[in-house]
This record gives sequence, structure tokens and C-alpha cells, in this order.
Amino acid sequence: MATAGSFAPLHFQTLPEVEMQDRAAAFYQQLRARRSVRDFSDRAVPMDVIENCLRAAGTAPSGANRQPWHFAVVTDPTVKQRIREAAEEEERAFYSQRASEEWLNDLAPLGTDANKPFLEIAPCLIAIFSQSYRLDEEGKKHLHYYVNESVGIATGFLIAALHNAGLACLTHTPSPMRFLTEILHRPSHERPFLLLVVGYPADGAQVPVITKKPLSDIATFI
Ligand code: IYR
Repeated sequence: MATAGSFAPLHFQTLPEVEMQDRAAAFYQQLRARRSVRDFSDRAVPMDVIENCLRAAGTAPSGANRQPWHFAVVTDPTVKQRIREAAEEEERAFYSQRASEEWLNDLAPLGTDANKPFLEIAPCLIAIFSQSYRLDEEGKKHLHYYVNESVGIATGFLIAALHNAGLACLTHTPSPMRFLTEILHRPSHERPFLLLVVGYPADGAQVPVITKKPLSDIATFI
């Protein structure tokens, strides 16, 4: 028989409608200013800021509240160098063999290639791992649920938190990312989900000119 959980009163503040409108509009304006950055300064980031952004990510909803994520924060230059070398090896295979013509054409406007200097220049890399199960002290498996959805939501919270804190980041997905498991000594049941490159943009950093779909293209109201 399953044991019932315990319950406590919800703390929820109902806001006046004008305040809701102001906050929704301000939050949209703030988030729309976020850009993926590939040109980083080497300026160090305050680790207490990163820690609070990770705490924010850790508040994300997850299947059965299993919180099936792990965030490995890398600032050690030697480890960053190893990650860069391994990532560039995969990227060279991607750009020269693995990627289809269509994929390469779709990436052309972003100006990306197999060189990933930002993996060494940026002060902080956050490797995000997903866990399909948890092993307890006795080595017994406890299943996790909706793992990709949960880790994707937590990653979204993290990206928004970093932007809110005044940091820039890049969602980087060298593929495959198995090398992160080895370099960062993560257990084999954790899967590398994404590599976030975090820091400040370099002076004069440029970003591709892109547009986001308008509301009418992304939503229907029935
Ligand atoms: N991982 C490669 C290729 C790449 C793929 C997608 I989809 C992008 O939006 C951007 C890049 C790279 O990082 O260069």
C-alpha cells in the first residue's frame, strides 16, 4: 500500500489584474532580450550567483517530484580544456560527416563551425545530466518519470535565472556528449543532457540577426 503524503496550506498571492498585466509584459520584455552568446569574455562569474540560479533550477516541477537532474559546474581551466578538446572532436565529425546537407544549410545563418573556443574562454560550464533512476544506499533502483520533460523544464528555469541575474549563456549540445560522463566522473546511469556555457559576453560580441515567431504562429485560443 502506498503511504499518503502530508499537506500544508498553499502560499499564493492573488494579484490585482493591472499588476498581473504589468508583470507579464515586463517579464516578456526581459526574456526577449536574452540571446544565445558564442563570444565570451574570460571574466569570472560570482559563484554565489550561479548557486542561486541552480537553486532556482532545482525548484522546477518534475515527474513524481523525483528531481532527476544533476548540474556539474566546471570552472577549472584544465577540465574546461579537456571538455573543449573532446567536444571539438565530436563537432569535427558532425560538420564533416554526420550532419546532413539540410542540417548544415539550416545552421549556416548562425555561423557555427567545429571550433569551440568559448568552452575554454568562458569562465563557467554547467553540464546538465538526466537520471533515469536513483540508486539508494543499498544499491536499489528507484525509477524516475518524465525525465526529459523534467530536465528540460529545469534547464529552462536555469537559463531564465542566469539571464535574470545578468549573465549570458549558450545552450551547447555537442553530439554525442558521452565524454562529459567520463571527464566529470558522473555515474553511468546519468545521461549528459546539455552543456550550458555561462559568463559575460566579450566586448563587441555579435549575435546573428534572427526573429522569433509571433504569438499567432505559436498559439491557438480555442
Ligand atoms: N552542435 C553543433 C551544431 C549545432 C546544432 C544546432 I540544432 C544548433 O542550433 C547549433 C549548432 C555546434 O554546436 O556547432
